[in-house]
Amino acid sequence: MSGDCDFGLIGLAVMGENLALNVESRGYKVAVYNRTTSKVDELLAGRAKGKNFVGTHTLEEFVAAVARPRKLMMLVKAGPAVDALIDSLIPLCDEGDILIDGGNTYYVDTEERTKRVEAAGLLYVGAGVSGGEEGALKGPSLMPGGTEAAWPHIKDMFQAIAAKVGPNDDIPCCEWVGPRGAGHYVKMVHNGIEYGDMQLICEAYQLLHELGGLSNEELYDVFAKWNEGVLQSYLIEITRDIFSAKDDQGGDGYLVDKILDVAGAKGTGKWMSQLALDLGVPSTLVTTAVFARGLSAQKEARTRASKTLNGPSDSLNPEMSALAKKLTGDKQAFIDAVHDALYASKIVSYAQGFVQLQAASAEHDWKLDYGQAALLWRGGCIIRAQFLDRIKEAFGEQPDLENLLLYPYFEEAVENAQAGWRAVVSAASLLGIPVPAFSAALNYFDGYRLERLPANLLQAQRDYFGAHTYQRVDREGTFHSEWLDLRKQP
Ligand code: 2AM
Repeated sequence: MSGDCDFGLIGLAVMGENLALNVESRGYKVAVYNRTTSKVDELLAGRAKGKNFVGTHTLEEFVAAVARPRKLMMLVKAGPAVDALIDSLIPLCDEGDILIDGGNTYYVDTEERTKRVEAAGLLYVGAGVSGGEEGALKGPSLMPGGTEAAWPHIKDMFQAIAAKVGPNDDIPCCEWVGPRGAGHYVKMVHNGIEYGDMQLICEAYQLLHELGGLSNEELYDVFAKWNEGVLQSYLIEITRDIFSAKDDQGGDGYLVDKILDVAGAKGTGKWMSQLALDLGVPSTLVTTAVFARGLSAQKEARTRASKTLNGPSDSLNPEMSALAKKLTGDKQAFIDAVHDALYASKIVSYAQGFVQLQAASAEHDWKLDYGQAALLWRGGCIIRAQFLDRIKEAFGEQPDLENLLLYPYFEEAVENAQAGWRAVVSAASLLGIPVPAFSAALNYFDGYRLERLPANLLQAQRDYFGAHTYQRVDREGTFHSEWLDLRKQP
């Protein structure tokens, strides 16, 4: 039996509820189900009252309420709950029905589930959904992957509910990403890039605050200005606003200054870092950002260490002190240099993210379209930024572009930002302010642009102690040497 609902949604936590309301608002009839069935009733009596919803109390009822081929989306806790639901849904569904997982799922699970669901005669979609609660309601960025035959069935609905960008606000931030776990992988890279962006902004804040002496009011003005230029983005915009928020507990001053400096994390940045290590690609920005959160979480240890470990204040010689002053003394020049450091580092961070996507795409045979991935992140999601138009353009012109740093627009941008970037990293280092992401980005840039790195010595060491062999620059072949025998005699 099948009903007349266009879409079914399981899991009525805030994301699920908002997404269901979004779908209904585009003219679709929506069936909903939740394990704790009282939530169904609450929704139907509350936010969904008078709207085109069908509330159901059992999975049987739920599946029966939706028209075939059924589009059934799960927005439940990632992990075993999704497997359990799939197992329950398969026998209730008919051939050709579509199961969609919109949760924050590890892509390997989606790879496996796609095969399992396809083997049962159904279609499977693992969709990255980004944009938080508000995005889910008003227009998220959607990154669907899985059984490609599902796409024509869900395309109109998915593109209708997605965020829109472009001059006429009509380009949806939703396109088919690729087979199996490709959508969830792209979503994970989005989150990893978000880690990098946030860490970079935090470093800019600390520099401007500690070395530039900027007040929260001044920080607001700086971020407001930055948001009108190349750094324009959702994260710069909300950071600007954060600097103007007063303490909501009745205290004096600004709320941001009252917040404990211990970062939380849900783990997608860690996934991306681990996978970068597995692939052997240097995604140093996300990894640095994950570690920076980890160090922040060691608050008690840092508090103890702060009482005994000294910074450079007493050990700088007069020349170094003078240099540090020169680098930070002119307030506006320093603000501009931090801007440039942030911009150049951000370009490196995205370059790394796309290199990882390329490596993953090759490994899993996903045939990802990188320009399209940039477009999916253009609106609705946390890393949305104007800057992504340029990335879309770059991969549009050169689909096989090896590294964003080599695209003329970014090459020139980094070239122009370079002096400020180096000045900021130098000043921070001289004055003892940690800038792990700014410097990781700069080190990647310097490593990537050098034809010769000291890995010749590393290979020599490996061959010396472990006979791991090496190759030569001047002849073909694989070599091993008896290093002790080759020592120059005194
Ligand atoms: P609940 O309201 O019954 O807890 C986010 O946690 C969403 O996932 C909620 O809608 C929650 O349902 C649902 N959820 C969590 N674990 C689940 C499971 N094992 N089976 C079904 N739904 C689950």
